[in-house]
Amino acid sequence: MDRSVVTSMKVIQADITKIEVDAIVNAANSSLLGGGGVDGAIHRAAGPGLLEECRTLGGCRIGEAKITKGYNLPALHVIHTVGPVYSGSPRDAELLAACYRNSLVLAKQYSLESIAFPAISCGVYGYPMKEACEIAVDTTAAFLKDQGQGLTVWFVLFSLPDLLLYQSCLESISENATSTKKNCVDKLSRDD
Ligand code: AR6
Repeated sequence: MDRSVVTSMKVIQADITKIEVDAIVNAANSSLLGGGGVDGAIHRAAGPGLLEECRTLGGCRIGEAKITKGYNLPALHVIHTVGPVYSGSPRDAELLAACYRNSLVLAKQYSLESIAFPAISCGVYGYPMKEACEIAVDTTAAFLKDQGQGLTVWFVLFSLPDLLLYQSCLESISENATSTKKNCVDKLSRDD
């Protein structure tokens, strides 16, 4: 793995609504009209302007992403994406990867230099954190390798165990990342 890809991915334990980046990603639902979890926190912190702009977007399909301004947030933009409700089917992984990829594509389209992701689908939508972490890191690394020049990606985790899981995955990439996926899976299995 290219060293610059590794150094462009960072992990932090924090409330995503407090992060100063060009865009934070919202784990939204298809209506884009707000909800609980990180979605609720983002709408509360951004203020009513965010909901007003979201009303004009016509919703969002699972795996897709849409961008708005950040209003009262320290972040300049919010990228709204809709993760899959975990069902155990292989389609879940495809859709979750699409959330990360499409959010990153939007960030590049808008010439953003920093983007922060929460653990999409890992709350109410029930995605197992370990599997989701591997998909998030893998998909992001592949994107950064091909077209991520100048973009820094933050993974923002709420809890310490989640932070440690992501750190372990990122460390295994940086140790020897000839095969990102294999390294993540091996490392995470060893830690069971
Ligand atoms: N900062 C960072 N991470 C957070 C924050 C925060 N402020 N708040 C929660 N998390 P969830 P989902 C973590 O349920 O599973 C909403 O109602 C949380 O610990 O917010 O994609 C939407 O409207 C978890 O690890 O999103 C949808 O209906 C992760 O963010 C539905 O929930 C995602 O948890 C989406 O469910």
